[in-house]
Amino acid sequence: MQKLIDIASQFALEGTIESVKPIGEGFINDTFIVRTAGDAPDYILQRKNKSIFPDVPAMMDNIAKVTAHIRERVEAEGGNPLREVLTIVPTKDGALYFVDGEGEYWAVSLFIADTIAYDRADTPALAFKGGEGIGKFQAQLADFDSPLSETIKGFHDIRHRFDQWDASLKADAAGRVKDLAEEIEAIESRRERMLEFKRLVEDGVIPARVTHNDTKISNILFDKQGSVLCVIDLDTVMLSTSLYDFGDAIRSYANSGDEDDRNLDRVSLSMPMFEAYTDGFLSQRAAQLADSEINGLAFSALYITYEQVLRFLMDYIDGDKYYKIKYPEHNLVRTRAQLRLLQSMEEQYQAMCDQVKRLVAKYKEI
Ligand code: GN1
Ligand code: MG
Repeated sequence: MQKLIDIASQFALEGTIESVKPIGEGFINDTFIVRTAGDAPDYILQRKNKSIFPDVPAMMDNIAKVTAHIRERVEAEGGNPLREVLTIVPTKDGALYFVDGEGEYWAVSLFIADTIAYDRADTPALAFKGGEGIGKFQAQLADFDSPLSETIKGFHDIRHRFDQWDASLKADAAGRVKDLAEEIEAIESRRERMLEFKRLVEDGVIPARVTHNDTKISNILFDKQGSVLCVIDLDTVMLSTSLYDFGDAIRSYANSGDEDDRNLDRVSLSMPMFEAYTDGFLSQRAAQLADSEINGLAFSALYITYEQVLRFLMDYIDGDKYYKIKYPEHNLVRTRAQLRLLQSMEEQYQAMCDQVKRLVAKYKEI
């Protein structure tokens, strides 16, 4: 802990540090809570994963720009900027990050007290609020127009993911490919359909927008009344499409099981949760979205879930280099659970499309 206290002390914190302890379940960065004495605020300290984010300074620059923009919006609407947007705390030298003696990158933000983070949505009311929150987040960034760095190349670009995938299969670094015929076939049999969707993005039919790109429910802080207070984990905010945020959120809010459920019978797309999230999202965005976006909403959930199957399986094939795992076959368990979710979405795809249509009509009439 002394080492962590020393690192936290590099930042312009108020108060005296009492403790630094791990918090959260992120798959990529290491996250700690810095508790301070008395009335001084507490802080979140993160070791940013530099093997996944090749340019941490550029990423921190993105986050600083985006949070400054949202802060203006929150202030203009009379909200509380210390609670409704992430506040980046610089080092004592005024830098957005600190590099320790081992070359590791650290960043600090204000800890927002009295919030609730969820791993799953248990009620449609919560899913509605989640959709509303991401809708508002996208609305706050709608007029953000300064350039942002691409923090992870081709993050939701399935064409780029196929290049990585083909290379992984060929390398077979962990010697696991021979046991994965069924899962690999699940990826290959859907390849063309996914590229077809991606072409709509590449051709500009689906517009580019500044979005979050990692909207799973655990990346949102809710207040005690059940509304979205603050969207966190801004590492992947970049120019992308609104549909990826929608699809990624459905992947977590509308899964009746866990992302890594071993019991596949628990995993399915819950239509009531899908409907509630979509309702909340469209309540904020229906008027602004292009028809091509509306038409792609339901499929975006299949696209992002498919991408997640591919990414988990690829990491398993690579020998577990990307995601943190809790046991040796964790990435394979995640792959199978996400594949089951994808199959359930495919079975209910028509119903998903019908729901979107119904809800769009509800908000476009107003
Ligand atoms: C990672 O960092 P975290 O745990 O919020 C990943 C997402 C995946 C998610 C799967 C930068 O998110 O893309 O969807 O795990 N983030 C990155 O749960 O790769
Ligand atoms: Mg995250």
